[in-house]
Amino acid sequence: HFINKFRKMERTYIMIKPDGVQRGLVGEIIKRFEQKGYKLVAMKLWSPPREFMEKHYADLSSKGFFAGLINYMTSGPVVSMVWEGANVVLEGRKMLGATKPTDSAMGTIRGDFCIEVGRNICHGSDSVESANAEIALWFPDGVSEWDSCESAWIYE
Ligand code: RTP
Repeated sequence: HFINKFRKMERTYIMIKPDGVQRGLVGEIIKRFEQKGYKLVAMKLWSPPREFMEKHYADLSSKGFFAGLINYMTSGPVVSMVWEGANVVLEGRKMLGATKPTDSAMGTIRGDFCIEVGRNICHGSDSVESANAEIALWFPDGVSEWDSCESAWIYE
């Protein structure tokens, strides 16, 4: 398809953390990605075991906050999603806002809905490489391939 030929189509792993689910922000976060024009290609709500979450955050295992982070991330169900679109990895991170809510701009998800870094409601892959690894970890059976009728109105 011509859209894929000329645009840098990417996929990113976006996760609504337990506090985002508990606070009823699932619809709000999905709404922002949908309205921006990104395409949802995978989604599930579940409570992964502790070892699974440790694997996801393996890069942070030496940090002092690691145990607290894993406790937080396994305190309730999370919503795991894969979103597709041109430059969605970087743009998705912009939509989430800076990791620390005190640095997150108003208008971003974190800027609008949270206060502390340890309860920052969402996760987004930080590079195409980590997105591919995270998508493979969270959706080992792959994602749904489907044609969105909106593409022709979103891409030139
Ligand atoms: P995320 O993976 O959740 O999107 O966050 P990130 O890349 O923006 O930030 P990263 O440095 O990878 O940290 C991952 C998550 O760990 C928690 N954190 N807590 N207490 C602390 O000082 C602290 N620092 C980081 C946050 O939940 C952060 O999103």
